[in-house]
Amino acid sequence: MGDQALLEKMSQAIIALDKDAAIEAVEAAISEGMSPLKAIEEGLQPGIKTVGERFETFECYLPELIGSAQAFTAAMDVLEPIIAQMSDNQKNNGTVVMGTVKGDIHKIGKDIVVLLLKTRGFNVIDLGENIPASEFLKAAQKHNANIIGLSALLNTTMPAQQEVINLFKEQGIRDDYAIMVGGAPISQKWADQIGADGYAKTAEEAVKLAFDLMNVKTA
Ligand code: B12
Repeated sequence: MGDQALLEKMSQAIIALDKDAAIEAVEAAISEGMSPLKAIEEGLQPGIKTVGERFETFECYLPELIGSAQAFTAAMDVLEPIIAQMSDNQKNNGTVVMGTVKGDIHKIGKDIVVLLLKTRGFNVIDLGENIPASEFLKAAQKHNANIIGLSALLNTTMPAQQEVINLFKEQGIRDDYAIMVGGAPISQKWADQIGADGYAKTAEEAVKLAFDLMNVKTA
């Protein structure tokens, strides 16, 4: 089966909320030599995006959102160990504290960013989801972080990114860390508005950004 057909199968499996089909499709893609990143970005992500759009237009409801997330996660469970094997464990390119901000439990995108950062030699402290500003601060200090990564998927939780930045400012430690923001509703404009150091649209761009931020820091 060609790449295009396999990618389509992945996407359809996520839309059909079919875990087994999602696993089968990524396993087939890997055995045919497809890169796991391509499978995520061009197969799984378009599927979950479609489900999100259908949810927005009331063509489907919360159970479908949950089902598609479960199928996505099942496929990621197959891909994760393969990506981990590609890891650059020899280097320590910097320490990143990552989490999804308070009030927000979306984790899939944040987890992909964490995974890719790890494979590219970053030490990542993943705080998880629904993380208050104070926890980001505590972790940044405890782990002597270089970069703080804030994920937000809801319009209503975007301001929580700002809260983190404000807290760091209040404590007089804002300039000790580079703060990057991301998530579907986030834009460069928003990042500029809240005074973040960077924004990235995809996980791969997030890794590039992390390298850029480290260069700035070490310059
Ligand atoms: C799956 C999903 C869920 C799942 C989440 C499961 C989980 N454990 O993660 C569940 C069912 C729990 C859920 C719940 C809700 N959801 Co929801 N969900 C989605 C959906 C369909 C996909 C999100 C996703 O995983 N995308 C795939 C990943 C790979 O993409 P990503 O998250 O954008 O991440 C990429 C980039 O953004 C970037 N990135 C991400 N984080 C970071 C961080 C940094 C630092 C950087 C640099 C980059 C970066 O890299 C990632 C990889 O490329 C989206 C639709 C969409 N288009 O986003 C809706 C969506 C986000 N959800 C939405 C809503 C409304 C909700 C609920 C309020 C629904 C409800 N009525 O209860 C609740 C909120 C719960 C809460 N308090 O958080 C809306 C939000 C609208 C808005 N803009 O405010 C969306 C957009 C759907 C829609 N079109 O209406 N959801």
